[in-house]
Amino acid sequence: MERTVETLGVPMDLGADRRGVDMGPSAIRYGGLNAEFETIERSIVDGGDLSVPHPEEGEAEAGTQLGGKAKYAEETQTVCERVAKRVSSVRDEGRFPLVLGGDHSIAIGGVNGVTDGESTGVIWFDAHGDLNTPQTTPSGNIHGMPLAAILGRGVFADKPWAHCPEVDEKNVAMVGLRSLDDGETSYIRDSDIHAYPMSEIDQRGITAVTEEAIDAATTGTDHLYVSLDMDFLDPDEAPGVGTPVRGGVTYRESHAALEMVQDKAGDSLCGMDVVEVNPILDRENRTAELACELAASALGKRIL
Ligand code: 4U7
Ligand code: MN
Ligand code: MN
Ligand code: MN
Repeated sequence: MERTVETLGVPMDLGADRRGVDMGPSAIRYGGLNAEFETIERSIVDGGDLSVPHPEEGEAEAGTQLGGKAKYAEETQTVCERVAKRVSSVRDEGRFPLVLGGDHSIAIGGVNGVTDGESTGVIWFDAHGDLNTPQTTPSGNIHGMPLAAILGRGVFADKPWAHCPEVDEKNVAMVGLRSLDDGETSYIRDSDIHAYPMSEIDQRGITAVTEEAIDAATTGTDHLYVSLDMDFLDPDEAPGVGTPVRGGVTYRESHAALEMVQDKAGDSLCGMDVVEVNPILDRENRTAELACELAASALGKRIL
């Protein structure tokens, strides 16, 4: 019997420019997460939502921190520390943590929650690089920085809540790229990160690319974490995201990629997040429903 999945909602929007992504966890639950898991006969328990500071209540203030280049840095740290703690205890209790976002800044907490001294591969399905630092960001939004933070870059370099020394660049694979800022492009070029832009998916196909990404993330590592930003998909399929970029993967390609994660690396999968679902921008909750389907595909759903 496979491990029980425990979901953890993180209604976080401070890392993004557009409000509404804080309602992502509710939209995903409403989108039929439990029903998806019934079909794979894998039990799922709802760990509820973590609390997140709300700017309207004066708990958070858009950042003068770090020269205004990383908005809500302190609040992000608070939230990511909570996420990491919960993810870690879900694993201690023998369950599989599935984090529901919320903006992508929370992946800092997700990855920090699973590492615990073990070498960890990361697959980052995303249109964007998420490799900005407070020095290179054009927006100041931390959801554009989480992968850099995990790799210990820039101002986050010496922060244990963000940096995961257990994650080596050569075990990081990014799939679906089609929007990079200048600082991100040069970082990828000078790094050992395995980066797969859409152009390469066009040429080689999603299965070949995803297989190579899984190889890179699992070779020599103890386990694998998967981060799924719903803007990985084309906005025609997933309109309910804050930073849509045309030219993303199709509905079928997204399923093929996440199914391959289970088929090739299911045993080493130690945690996953699904982020950036924004029901205010969505059409008929289709992005949230697709988030449920893709989580189920990654965790074993098959029709035959
Ligand atoms: B997401 C951006 F400038 N790169 O840093 C930035 F284009 O988590 C977008 O991938 C970041 O959705 C997108 O603000 C963050 C921008
Ligand atoms: Mn993105
Ligand atoms: Mn850390
Ligand atoms: Mn992202």
